[in-house]
Amino acid sequence: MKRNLVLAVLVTTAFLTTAFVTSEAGTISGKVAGVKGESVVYVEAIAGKTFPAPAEKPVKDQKGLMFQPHLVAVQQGTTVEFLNSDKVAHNVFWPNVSGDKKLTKHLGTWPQGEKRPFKFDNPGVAPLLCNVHPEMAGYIVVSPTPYFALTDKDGNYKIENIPDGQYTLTAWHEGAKTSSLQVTVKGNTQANFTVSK
Ligand SMILES: [Cu+2]
Repeated sequence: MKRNLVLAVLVTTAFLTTAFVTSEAGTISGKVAGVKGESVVYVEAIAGKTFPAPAEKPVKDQKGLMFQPHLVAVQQGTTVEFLNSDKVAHNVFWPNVSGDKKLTKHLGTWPQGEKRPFKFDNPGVAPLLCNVHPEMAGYIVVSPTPYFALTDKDGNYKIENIPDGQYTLTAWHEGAKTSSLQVTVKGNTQANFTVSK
């Protein structure tokens, strides 16, 4: 009898735990103010958590003598395909990742229609350049977690399917100081930034 009671309690506990975990995923939404145009908002690394690399391979194009899109955000471990759509040869390199010069990479120079992949295993911001056209610039922001979003042009963002918990949330904007804040996510949560150059 006593044993059955213990079993019943264990089964109930397991059921409630499962129900609790599956139902408690929320969103973080808000605005990055103080600057104009797109920013990236992402959740910093979470202690004890790793995430499988996504299978999708976003394309960073070089078209019309520009990196397109100008700003791309990916999860750590993502392979980005660098495409050249122009008639002229382009080059791709970045001198650092978030200032770390050891993470510099020269992908080389290639003609129209070809693409080269690179897997971004380190989180941070890679400022892309082309040594054929010094005016070309683009960015890849590598988020350490799958919880990231590109804002719209007015700075609004939404990160979905994030488990309840406490996180460090960071906003990055080209040419501005990177800004972080602590957020407690419980259901639908608001987090607003004001960044400055
Ligand atoms: Cu170029």
